[in-house]
Amino acid sequence: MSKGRYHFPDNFMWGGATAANQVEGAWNEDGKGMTIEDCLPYREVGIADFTRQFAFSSKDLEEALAAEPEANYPKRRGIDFYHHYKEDIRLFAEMGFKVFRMSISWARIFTDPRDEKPNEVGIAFYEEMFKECRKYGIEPLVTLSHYDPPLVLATEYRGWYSREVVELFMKYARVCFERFGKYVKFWLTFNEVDAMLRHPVTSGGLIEDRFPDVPFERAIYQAMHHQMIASALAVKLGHEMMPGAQIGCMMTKLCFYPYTCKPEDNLATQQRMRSVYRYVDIQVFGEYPGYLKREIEKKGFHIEMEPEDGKILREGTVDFVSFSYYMTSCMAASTEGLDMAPGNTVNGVKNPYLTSSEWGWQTDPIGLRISLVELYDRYRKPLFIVENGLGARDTVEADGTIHDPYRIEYLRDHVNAMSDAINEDGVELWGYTWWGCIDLVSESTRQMSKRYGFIYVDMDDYGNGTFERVRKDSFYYYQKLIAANGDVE
Ligand code: BGP
Repeated sequence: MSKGRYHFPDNFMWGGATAANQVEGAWNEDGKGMTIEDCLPYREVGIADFTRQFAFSSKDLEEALAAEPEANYPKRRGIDFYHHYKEDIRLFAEMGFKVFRMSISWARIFTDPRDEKPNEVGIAFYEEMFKECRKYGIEPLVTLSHYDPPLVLATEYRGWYSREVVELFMKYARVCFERFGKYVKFWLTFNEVDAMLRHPVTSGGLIEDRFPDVPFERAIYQAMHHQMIASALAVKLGHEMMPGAQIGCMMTKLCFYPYTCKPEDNLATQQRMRSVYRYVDIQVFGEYPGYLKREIEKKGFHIEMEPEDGKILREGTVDFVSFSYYMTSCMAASTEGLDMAPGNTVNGVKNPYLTSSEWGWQTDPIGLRISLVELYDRYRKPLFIVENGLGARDTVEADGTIHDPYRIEYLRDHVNAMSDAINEDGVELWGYTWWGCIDLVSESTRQMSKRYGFIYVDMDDYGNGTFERVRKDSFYYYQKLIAANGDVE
């Protein structure tokens, strides 16, 4: 391929993404309250064992609360970004980042979400971080809630199942807009908003054994409704408080292909894809789609709604659609006898035309182009890829260098697909933030050894290491790519 093949708009936002609970550490410092993520212990689990990875009971909670300080709860230490953020942002600036996606920890802003006054030390931390970004001309892109419910929501309420949580969240959102609005123009409400249906504890603070009186699935739909209301209210409030702010939604962009051309497999795929879109449809169009209402009705569930909810949803539609994209897999009407592939918290039928990462996620850059077109055609809203990347095991050579051609190849191929979607298919894409631009604790496995970063962090799965940061080969490649606005081989 010749030079000049890749074209991106002049103001295209290149950067990287992290989340507070996966990087910050300092779990009990400076008035930070405890969160659900602080209570997830390290466990050796199989690559596709989602049930076990996300299983969490009141007993697990008791154990976490009684744990010795040296017990292995990886989210508690993260990569100690809390104390290294200046160094890390300097490295992002060195790569040429235009944007840095991060999340705010609710429990750092309110030690207890029921407190009347916010924690000023927590606020100061984020203020300093935003100033640091601005110093280098980096635009912060902020997620209000990235899998990090304050623990109190699970223990004193029943997570997002309880309507009162909406009000608590709005108090938190208001403080964020008030105090950070001068530094932050781009906001996201909930990370992978569809995820509560797959892992209700980390997304919504719902611990299953605390629902003896409600079918758990119904509780999840109810909790989803409350997040929809909170998201819409936050969009409206954000627009009122910060004129010019761009507030988006964030979805897991799963992509399934029919395993064969059998109509039954096509139908199964279409049905599956609807479940990918159902909640983003609400955030973009401002109402429940008919098929979601029917899905809930068919299960015999009733969702409690307040009379004003319809209006709230209509008034709080998003400005842009952001998403994570890692992989694709296949759907078949019957999966009997077919090989299954694990993925981003969902399994699918294995695609014989694709290769997989060590964790079984099937790499598919063309699937990214397909996803961009699908999303743009469906929503007609600007798009933002806020997560994409390759989790891999890296080797530190004797001389301290780290060669990661696999990551560079993954990046190159996905950037190529983005360029095609923009130039060939007319998609409006605002930017791209590589997931885990610096190594961080993996969400689904809680491993450090599943690394995404352009920057290596010296820390292993068991908490041993110096936290030293080292530039990988991909660091220099991304630096070159950004400098050329995507136009490099
Ligand atoms: C997304 C989450 C991220 C991140 C990523 C990679 O679903 O939004 O928080 O972790 O997946 O997943 P993992 O860390 O499990 O490899």
